[in-house]
Amino acid sequence: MEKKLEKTLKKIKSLEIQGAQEIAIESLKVLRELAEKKGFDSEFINAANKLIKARPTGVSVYNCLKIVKKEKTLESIDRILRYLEKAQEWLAYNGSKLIKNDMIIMTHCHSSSVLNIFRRAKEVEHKNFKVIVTETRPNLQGLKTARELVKMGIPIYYIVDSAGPFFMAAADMLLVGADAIRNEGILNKIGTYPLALAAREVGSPVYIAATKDKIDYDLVSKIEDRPDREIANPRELEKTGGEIENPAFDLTPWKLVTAVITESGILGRKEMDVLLEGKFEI
Ligand code: RUB
Repeated sequence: MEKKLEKTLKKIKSLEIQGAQEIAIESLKVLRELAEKKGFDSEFINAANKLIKARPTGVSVYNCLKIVKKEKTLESIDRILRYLEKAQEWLAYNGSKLIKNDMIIMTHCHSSSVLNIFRRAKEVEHKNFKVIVTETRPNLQGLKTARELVKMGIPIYYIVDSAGPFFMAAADMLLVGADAIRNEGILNKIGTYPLALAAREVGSPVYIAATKDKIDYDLVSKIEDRPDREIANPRELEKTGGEIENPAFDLTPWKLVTAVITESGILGRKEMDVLLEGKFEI
């Protein structure tokens, strides 16, 4: 079991398991196995805390495990896993209504929530649209998004991150996921903020696809610093004495966000403010 936990932690830290939703699901699954064998004692709590800390920006794992730590039942884990699945179906249902034929939509990084919207719009609602996909340096999660979209039969344009603002004028909307939703704005993959600024400049709407487990009710989310080695040629830079900064996420302020696509509907700032005052309950 130790080994399984360590393996999952390694995959989360190396981004083999990535995106807030997938990280939460895989964390719950490994903890379920642990709890089944050993119960909910200190070993479980230690494992849960390690999984929460593995990626400190996404709050889904924290919110879900807060419930499990309190209830200490396998049923609570199963209930949350069922919720995560159902909530994604509703989010996709709500979000796909925004997609119209012939639209061009820009996305950034790899968000399963965004992909679920695209999948429903294409496969269930048979809409024809194109997606501009940014490569998402330094780990190229955009490539994963591009592959999945091509597999769904959705035409894509794959671009370097710095071309995002240049192509924004051609996009009808920016649609991205979220790791944490806070009073100040949305935390998502680094590079989301400049894309949102560009969207405002050209008058394109900015939609965030995120279920309510992404709300940072307890203000625990921190912007994760990733290792220097992820940035190409760090040694070349070191020779010059320069320092590397590699934050994995940035904050897009609410004034740049049109609305959040959730499992309960497409919600504006005021409705999100009400949710931010509450707590995660399922
Ligand atoms: C992934 C990322 C995604 C959000 C939402 O970053 O920023 O947009 O996590 O994803 P990383 P989802 O690749 O560093 O984990 O909708 O799947 O929860």
